[in-house]
Amino acid sequence: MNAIPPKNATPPIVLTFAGSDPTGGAGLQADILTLASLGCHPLSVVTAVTVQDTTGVEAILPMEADWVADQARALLEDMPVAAFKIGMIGSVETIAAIAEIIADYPDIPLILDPVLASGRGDALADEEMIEALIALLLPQTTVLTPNSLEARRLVQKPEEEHDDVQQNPDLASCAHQLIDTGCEYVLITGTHEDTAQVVNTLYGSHGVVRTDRWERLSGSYHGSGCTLAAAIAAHLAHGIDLPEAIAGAQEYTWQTLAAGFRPGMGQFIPDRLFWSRDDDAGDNEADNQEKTNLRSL
Ligand code: PXL
Repeated sequence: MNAIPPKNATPPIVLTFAGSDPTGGAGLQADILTLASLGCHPLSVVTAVTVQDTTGVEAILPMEADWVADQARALLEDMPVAAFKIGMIGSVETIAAIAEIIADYPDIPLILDPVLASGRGDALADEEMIEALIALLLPQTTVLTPNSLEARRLVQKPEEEHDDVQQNPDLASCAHQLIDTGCEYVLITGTHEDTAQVVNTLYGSHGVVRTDRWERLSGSYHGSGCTLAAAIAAHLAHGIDLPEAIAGAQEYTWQTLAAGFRPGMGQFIPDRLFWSRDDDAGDNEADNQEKTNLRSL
């Protein structure tokens, strides 16, 4: 007679909606690596397929909205989810489909990374998608994680782009406008700002909740925003309180960047499994020099 195997404790489950990035740097693959590295079980709903390498995105094929909805519904009917994370979505129809699903789970925290462009400037969302994101998903979001460029873009109408007053709205005012759309917290990251350190600020309905400063690393990284948002989802899924989850996720992300590697001819990729590497194994002189350069800034 075959014995039934014991049912081991299930790690916290996080469902991510994201586009596939076959380089393993950003997107769904970044989320899966991050969530697994932080002790969660990732459920991965594909919203789009991309053709890209570490130098840029060549093509995007959005999934049909029904296919995205069907993937998510099947998972949600089978397994208990502790947090949602949303990255690149791919179409207005899919934004609407995801919004409808998420609305059925109001108690599950939602981390929304508003993926508008890749770090290398490839457009990953258009104006209609931004409007749909603001109308349908921001009101259901627990933590929105724009970088400073995305924060400004989200609050700025295209016709205001040439208006001097609106050109460079300060980040606190962007955060307040985003909170007014209905999201609970906004974490604006400062990698693109002209500051010696990278300053990340978490805003809530009463203003600044916490500010964290990080040594600026010199590399250009592919997938740092996805890593941060997935790490926040993982920390919340483990039951960690929100301000501490934000701190822990930033610490983890900084470590992945500091250990980042450059597998091709383009950007560096964060090492989501940095903690598993044997420092002495496989390192060569060039790798060591590259890492020293990154940390020395
Ligand atoms: O880094 C943002 C991002 C998210 N998702 C996918 C991407 C990118 C950037 O290129 O390709 C699929």
